[in-house]
Amino acid sequence: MIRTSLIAAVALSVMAGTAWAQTWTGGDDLPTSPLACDATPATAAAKPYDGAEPANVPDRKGKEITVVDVPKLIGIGYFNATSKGIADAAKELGNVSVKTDGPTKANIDEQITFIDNYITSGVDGILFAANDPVAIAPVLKKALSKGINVVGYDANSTPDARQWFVNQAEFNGIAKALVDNMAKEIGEDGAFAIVTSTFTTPNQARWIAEMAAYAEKCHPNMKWLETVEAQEDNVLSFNQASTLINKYGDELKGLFGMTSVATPASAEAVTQAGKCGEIAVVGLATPNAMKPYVEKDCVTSVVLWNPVDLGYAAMHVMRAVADGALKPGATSVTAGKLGELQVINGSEILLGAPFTFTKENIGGFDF
Ligand code: RAM
Repeated sequence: MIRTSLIAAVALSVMAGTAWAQTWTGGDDLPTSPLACDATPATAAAKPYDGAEPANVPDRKGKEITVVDVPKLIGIGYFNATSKGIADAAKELGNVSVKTDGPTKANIDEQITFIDNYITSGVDGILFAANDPVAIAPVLKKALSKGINVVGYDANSTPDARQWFVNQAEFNGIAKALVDNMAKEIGEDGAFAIVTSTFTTPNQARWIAEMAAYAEKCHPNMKWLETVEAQEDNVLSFNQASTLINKYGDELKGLFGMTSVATPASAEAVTQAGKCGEIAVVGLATPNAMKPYVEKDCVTSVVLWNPVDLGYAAMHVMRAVADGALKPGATSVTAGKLGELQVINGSEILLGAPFTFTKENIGGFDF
C-alpha cells in the first residue's frame, strides 16, 4: 500500500512538472522564498508585528541603561567586529553602558547560563545572537517577564522570545549570492559539499534551506554531496573540510563555508591539499581572514556584510526600544549614522544587502 502511494506521489509531482525538492542536510523546515534567477529584487510584503512584549517595563526614556551583549561565542573575529560596533554606538549615544560577554565555544547551554546570570545581576537590555533559536527562548522570556528589553542580531531566536531581530541581510539574498558565486566558479553541473556550524543554528539553517530552494529553481544541475558540522571551531572545520576533500576526490568541485570560521578553514584545507584552482571555496567570512587566500587566487569570492555595522545597528535599536521610540507596528527605525533601517517580516530590522568581496575590492576593508 505504501509503495503504491509513493509511486503515485512521484507520478503526480512529475506530472505537475515539479522536481522533488532536494533537501540539503543542515537546512531548517521553515518556508523558503527563493529570489528570481536574474537580478529582480524581492518584493517583501508588510507583515504584522510578531515579536514579544516585556512585562512591567520601567520608564527608560532618555535614562542611562546597562546592556549586555551575549553572542554565540566570544573570541572570534566576526563577533569581535559586532562587539566593536555595539561599543561604538554606545559611546556615540553617551547614555548606555554595555559589555560583551559569553562562552568561548559556540555552546547553547553556556550561552543560556550567561544570559541567566545577567538577568539575576540586573540589566536593562540584552543583545544576543543565538546558538539555537528554540533552546534560547525560555531564558529570553524570563528576561522579558522581568521588564528587560531583548533584541537579537545575526542569529535569531523564535520571534516570541525577543522584541526585535536585526538581520544582516535577507536569508534568500545571502543564499542567492552564495549559490550564484559557486555556480560561476564550478559550473552548472558541479558537485559541492557544505561545512556549517551545527544543523540547528538559526542563521546557517535558514541560509542552507534558502540555498537549496534557490539552487533547485535556478541551478538545478548542481549536485549537493554532503553537509558536515564543525561548530565555530577552526580545527574541526579544517579537519571536516579535509575529510570531504579526501572522501569525494575529483568529484568535489566546491566547498561552501557557512561560518566565518569554516570558510577560512576550508580554504586552508584546500590549500594544504594542493587543490587551489581545482576546488572552489565560497562562503561567509570577514575580509581580513580571507585576504591571504583571495590574494593568492585560491579563493575568488567571499560573501558577507559589515558586522561592525550590524552591532552598531543592534545597539541603536536597543536604545530606541528603551526610549519607546520603536514600537510594534513601526515600519522603520533610525540607527545613527546608518540612517533609516526598514522593518521587514513583522519584527526584523534589515541592515542591508549582502556584499561579495573579490581580489579587486577586498583590500579596501579592514574587519
Ligand atoms: C559565524 C557565526 C555567525 C555568522 C557568521 C557568518 O561567525 O556563525 O552567526 O553570521 O559566521
